[in-house]
Amino acid sequence: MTHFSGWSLLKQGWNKQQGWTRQWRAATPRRHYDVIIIGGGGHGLATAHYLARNHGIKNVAVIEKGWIGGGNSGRNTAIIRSNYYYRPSIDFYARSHQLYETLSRDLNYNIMFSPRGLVQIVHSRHELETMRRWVNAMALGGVATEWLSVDDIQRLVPLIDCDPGARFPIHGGYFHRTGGIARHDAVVWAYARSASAAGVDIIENCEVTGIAVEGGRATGIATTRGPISCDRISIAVAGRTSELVRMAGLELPIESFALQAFVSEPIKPVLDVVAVSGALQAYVSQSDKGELVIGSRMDGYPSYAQRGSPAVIEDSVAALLALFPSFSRLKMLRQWAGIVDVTPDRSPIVGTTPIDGITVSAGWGTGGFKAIPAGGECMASTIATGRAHPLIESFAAERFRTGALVDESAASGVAH
Ligand code: FAD
Ligand code: PYC
Repeated sequence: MTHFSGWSLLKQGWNKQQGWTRQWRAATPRRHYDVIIIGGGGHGLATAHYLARNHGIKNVAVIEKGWIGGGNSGRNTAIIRSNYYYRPSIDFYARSHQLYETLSRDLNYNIMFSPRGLVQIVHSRHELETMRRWVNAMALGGVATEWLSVDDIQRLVPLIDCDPGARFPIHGGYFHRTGGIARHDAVVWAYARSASAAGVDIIENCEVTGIAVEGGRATGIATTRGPISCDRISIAVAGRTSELVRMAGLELPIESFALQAFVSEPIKPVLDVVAVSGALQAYVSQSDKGELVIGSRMDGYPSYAQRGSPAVIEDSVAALLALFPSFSRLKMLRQWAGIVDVTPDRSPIVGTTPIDGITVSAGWGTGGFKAIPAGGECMASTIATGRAHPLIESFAAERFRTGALVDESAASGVAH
């Protein structure tokens, strides 16, 4: 694996960029693996990386039906934050946030992590009261946040309309100073490169069509490139979770929805924080290329149609323009959607299943990009030890039977 450094850049520049090697091997499926991970998104690849690095388990394949990062991990708006309400979520997302801080160095790959700060905007006195409880819960969990007056918001986000006569007047908010963004593709590629270098086979263009279970134990998978046997299977397929777990005879309380985002033409720097309005269900940040990256709420009905409904974009644009009237002169460049996997309490389902040897990493819904490092780390530990990692114990599917929900619907960005 090429070590990236100033020196390697200089050397390749001198050699007219002809000496770079492939970032990961194009592997062909073997007949048997110790562990098969279904889904080449951030979660599947991070799991493979930590299996190899932390547990020495390297006879591993990541099976991806398309190209790695072609799912939600390459379609998200890349927000990283740990401003959740309940302690299990705070602890889990804080760990993920911590791993993001050093990920570029750990993986020797620039993921362009930019903790520029996240401004959460509030539009009513009632919302302010709820927000106060949220901020207090975070303070108890050790997540630093600062209250913002309307003047503070105007100072942090100069283009936002803070006029008290605005259609949706701003009442204040809070600042999650360590929140930010990263380059989503780079996160996928960095984990893939590291896992592949450790010996993991990354098999693209290979769809899983069946899961074999014998005597209550996972024994292998059927794929469009033939059957492969294995000792353990980990499923990390986001919006396709219901389909995949059904192949093993399991049911999970997950619904799939389209979630949309869009970007403007690139402009000079105008916004150096992530601005989020939960009430208006819109958020925006500015990418390093200069595009405004704008996101919406989920579509209102479950669907596998990966385009999203125009009504949602219309609402989001209207909300965005109410907040930033000067953006009305911008052209939008492109729009896309991803199919997200949503649980009733908007927290993930991650851990073991009733079938011996099958684990699942799902239900990340609209917020699993920020969870990739800790999700991979905890899932690798769960696969290696056969026991749920302490940070994910509260996220077992069992909670929907016992009633011990972790209801994060109010803290899951704007998207729910
Ligand atoms: P994915 O990246 O979707 O990977 C799953 C993979 O499984 C896919 O590549 C798919 O092709 C593959 N697969 C499916 N079926 C099969 C099969 N049968 N055989 C083989 N492979 C299969 N999260 C945040 O934290 N911050 C955000 O700002 C944010 N914004 C978002 C904006 C949008 C528009 C969307 C759609 C999502 C957003 N998210 C955000 C959510 C985040 O992107 C996801 O939760 C996360 O990427 C899920 O990662 P994953 O690895 O589980 O799934
Ligand atoms: O989880 O922060 C998030 C998020 C914002 C938009 C979509 N997801």
